[in-house]
Amino acid sequence: MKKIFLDLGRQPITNSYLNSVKKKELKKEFFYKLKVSFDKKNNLVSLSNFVRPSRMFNENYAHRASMSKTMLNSFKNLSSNLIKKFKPKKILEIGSNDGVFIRNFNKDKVVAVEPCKNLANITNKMGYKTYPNFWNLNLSKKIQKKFGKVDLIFSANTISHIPNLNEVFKSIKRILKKDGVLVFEDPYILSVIKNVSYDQFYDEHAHVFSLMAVSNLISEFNLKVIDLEKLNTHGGSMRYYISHDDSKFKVKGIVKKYLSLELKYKLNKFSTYKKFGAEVKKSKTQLVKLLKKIKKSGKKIVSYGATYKSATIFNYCKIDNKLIDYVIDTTKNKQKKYTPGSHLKIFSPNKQPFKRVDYYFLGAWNFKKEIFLKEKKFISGGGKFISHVPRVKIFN
Ligand code: JHZ
Repeated sequence: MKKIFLDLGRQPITNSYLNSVKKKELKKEFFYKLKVSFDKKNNLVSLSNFVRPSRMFNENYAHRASMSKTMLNSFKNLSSNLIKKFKPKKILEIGSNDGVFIRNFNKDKVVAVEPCKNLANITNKMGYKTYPNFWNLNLSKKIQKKFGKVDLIFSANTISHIPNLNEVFKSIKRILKKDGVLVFEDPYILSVIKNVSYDQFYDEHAHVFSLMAVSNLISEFNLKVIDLEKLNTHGGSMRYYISHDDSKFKVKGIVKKYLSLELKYKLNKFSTYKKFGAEVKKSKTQLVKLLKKIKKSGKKIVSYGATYKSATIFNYCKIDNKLIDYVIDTTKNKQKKYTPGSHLKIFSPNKQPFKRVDYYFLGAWNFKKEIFLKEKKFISGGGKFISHVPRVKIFN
């Protein structure tokens, strides 16, 4: 049974950047109630109510995974490792975004699935066969008929976005060769808890996984976790390597190690999540207090990165242009628009209204390293950063 441990209030669709803040447009804005729950049956953390996927993943999808050097490098390294390790002849990617992963493979070896048509167009134009559809059993049958079974299935930040996980794993089970491997990565619940990064909960993140939850879900389909990699990307993710129960692969020691760690942190207990819920409330109070204090002294605060994550923060903490002046983002199709719900204007970093900014709020805190390298001049000029992760703090 699902039990709610966190109420993040009324939230907009994170991808719905507004063209204007005219009354007519604001009237059309869609909101839903964001609550997060824990299911004792399989230890899975999910949203209590899922938003209809077509509301979020459509031809207006804004996020481009290639916008960050960190992700470009991460997927480049991963691709060469996967080629060395598994020598895959046929590769399927579920949720290929703008091709940040598949660009590292030969075009004739890859088939991709991407429901956002604007993104599927990009990779189809690059020469990678991309189905502009949601991953489900019917699509997997269609692909299997045309391409046969595959050696490697890859998926980054996508499986956690799909409400019906049984259908996901059932269709993966069918299309994966006997000694094939599914490699997928998504934000890791233990990192979310440790960092109080409650902004990992938003419409698209239908679930945030633990290893326990993944193991429970896949065991129904005679699949097993054979290896893991803990990643720093996206503020703490886990990469799962999964095969058929009867594959040639042995389960690596790290799997047992993480299962014990998760038990140590009591990820199988509702009380753990309830405690986290209380930490989130504290984080909200501290952040609002800090922003108010800084604004009162007449300083300028700009948010760095119009992230989907920051939609949760701004709407939960009721942050508007009285507390944050505007947002900057390098993604062209976010610029000149307004953030969902909070209605902050988004500018290109090179075309900002202010010549001098005092504080950057790290909306893209997960790219802190990359941003700090880029912003050496801002830092040496006395500029400071604010982040709520791992605790509300000013730093440089
Ligand atoms: P970033 C999206 O979430 C949505 P978001 C999705 N649901 C998901 O799971 C994750 O991605 C993976 C900008 N930026 O990646 C680029 C700069 O402006 O944290 C991006 O718009 N300057 C699929 O949106 C944003 O920040 C920079 O120097 O929370 C980062 O968004 C850098 C490094 C980034 O994901």
